[in-house]
Amino acid sequence: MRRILVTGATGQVGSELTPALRRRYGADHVVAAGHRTAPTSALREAGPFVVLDVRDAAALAEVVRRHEIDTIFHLAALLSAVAEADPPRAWEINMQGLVNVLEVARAHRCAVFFPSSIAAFGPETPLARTPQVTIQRPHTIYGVTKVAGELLCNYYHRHFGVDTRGVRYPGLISAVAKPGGGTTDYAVEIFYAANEGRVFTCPLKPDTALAMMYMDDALRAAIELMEADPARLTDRNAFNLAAMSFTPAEIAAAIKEQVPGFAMVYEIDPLRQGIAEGWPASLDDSAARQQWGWQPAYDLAATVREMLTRLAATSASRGER
Ligand code: AKB
Repeated sequence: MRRILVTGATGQVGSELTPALRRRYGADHVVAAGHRTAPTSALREAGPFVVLDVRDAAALAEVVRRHEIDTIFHLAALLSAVAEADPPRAWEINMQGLVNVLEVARAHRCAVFFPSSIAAFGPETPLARTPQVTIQRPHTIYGVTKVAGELLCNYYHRHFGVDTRGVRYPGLISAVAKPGGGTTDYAVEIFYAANEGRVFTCPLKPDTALAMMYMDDALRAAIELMEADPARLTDRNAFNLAAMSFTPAEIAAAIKEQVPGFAMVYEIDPLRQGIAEGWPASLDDSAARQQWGWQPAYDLAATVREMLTRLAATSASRGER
């Protein structure tokens, strides 16, 4: 990886992956591409930034050509709950965007990182320790785009030799950019409520267990996979990743240990609850461990400590508390 393009750089993963890549490969070597969300000044000023809609194949090709890109981290996508509100738009952004990325990668010999998700599974999948290879019949349009994306990445690898690699991310928990429109996002919003001393209204039932991961692990996974020896990668698109599994009741209890006054009430959102019930509670990530040495570092207790510390520091620096 010498010259990298990050699409969706202003999103939840991109706003932390871009700085991590810049620290590792040099700021000038990592081009951040965002669409509508305004980039933070840190993202815009720390290295090259371009405004790019991944649906625009010509504009994408021009950025890749102009910056001599050899690796694309393709993060631009709509998440599960917002995608469900407008399936044709989700298909256009998630699928046409990926087709455009793969086509430009084919023409310019770029490697591609594509994040799949636990959403690539569905209610017919075994949802405890979900196997690497298993039935994938998602009921959401977001999940459909993730399965199709995995297959398309494999296709471009087999037929055109594009170096595509991907992971199936669990719900991601982070303190920098808030996610938008996901089903697992309650596990991020809960920390903002705890930090601000607000009662948290949880959209999922207390016993809904989902696979989750702290952002630092997610970033390291993306970088380690793209740096891995290709000869050892037999699964490629996409590797199950595991870190922790918890229910709303369990995360609330873990937060309460650090913030004794924290309180949560339940107001079930049928859309999110229905989606969550078809997603894995935990995953078997032995393929990732064996093929490229994957090892998570954060469990629930460590995540709670980090999230509360980082959000408190951000509030303090803004003079909020
Ligand atoms: C979502 O909830 O939509 C995402 C995901 C699990 O892919 N966080």
